[in-house]
Order: sequence, then structure tokens, then C-alpha cells
Amino acid sequence: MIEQTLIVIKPDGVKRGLIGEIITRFEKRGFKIKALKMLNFSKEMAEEFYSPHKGKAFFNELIAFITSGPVVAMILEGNYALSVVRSMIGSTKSYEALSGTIRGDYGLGITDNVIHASDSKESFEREAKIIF
Ligand code: FUP
Repeated sequence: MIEQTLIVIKPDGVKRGLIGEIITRFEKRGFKIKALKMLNFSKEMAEEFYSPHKGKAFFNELIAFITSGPVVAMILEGNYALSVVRSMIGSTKSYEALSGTIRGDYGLGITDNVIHASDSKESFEREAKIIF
């Protein structure tokens, strides 16, 4: 089943020079890049993007982090894109993410966990509207 999903290379991934390596992984897996953009999240965009986490203890830290520098957002298309991309990025806590996943190969943080990917079709549609 062909699906689309949205990924965001977070400010830590961009600062550390991982844009190319991350795009390469998705291209090699067979995904089509349907849209690609470098941008800075405003505070308003960030609060809307992460609205499902509003009220949680880490919310303010998350907003400060995602607005701390440029990000690279992409819409990827391919067979079962939503679940395949989630499996490629690995667990939220990078220090628990398996080697071979993006977070497991490139990170150790939680808030600074290199990459975001939509967790459902509904999330994809909501998130894509905010960015594209
Ligand atoms: P994920 O879907 O894996 O990106 O993770 P969540 O939707 O659960 O969390 C969204 C973001 O909140 C994570 F990418 C990082 C941040 N977060 C924290 O900063 N601290 C936490 O304890 C949990 C999540």
C-alpha cells in the first residue's frame, strides 16, 4: 500500500552534518522524495506541531530545541511508508534505539534525537499542513 509520511531532520541532525546520510538511507530504501524544504520553526509553528504533547513536563524544552536552528523537512512516499520509516528511525530515546536505526546510529539524546517521523496518517496530514 503506497503511503506518504513526513520526516524532519531536527536541529541537532542539521548541525552535525547528517542531512546527506539520512536522505541517502531513505533513497536507498526506495522512498521517493515528494517534497523537501529547509526551514526554521517559529515558536507558533513548533507549538502547533507538538500540540499533542502540550502540558507534558518536556514540552517547553522540546519547543526551545526544535526552534534552536534550521531543520530539513521531507515528504516521503513508498510502500507502507508510515510504518517502515518509523522502524528506520528507531526508539524515541536514542540511547535505547537499536543500532542500524537512524537514532541508534547517530544519537544518544531524547529531546535531541536527530529526526522526527509521523506516527500515523492523521499525524502526517496535520504535520504536513504546518510545514508545507
Ligand atoms: P517520537 O514519535 O519517537 O518522536 O516520540 P514522541 O512523539 O513520544 O515525542 C516527541 C518528541 O518529544 C521526541 F522526539 C523528543 C521529545 N521528548 C522529550 O524531549 N522527552 C521525553 O521524555 C519524551 C519525548
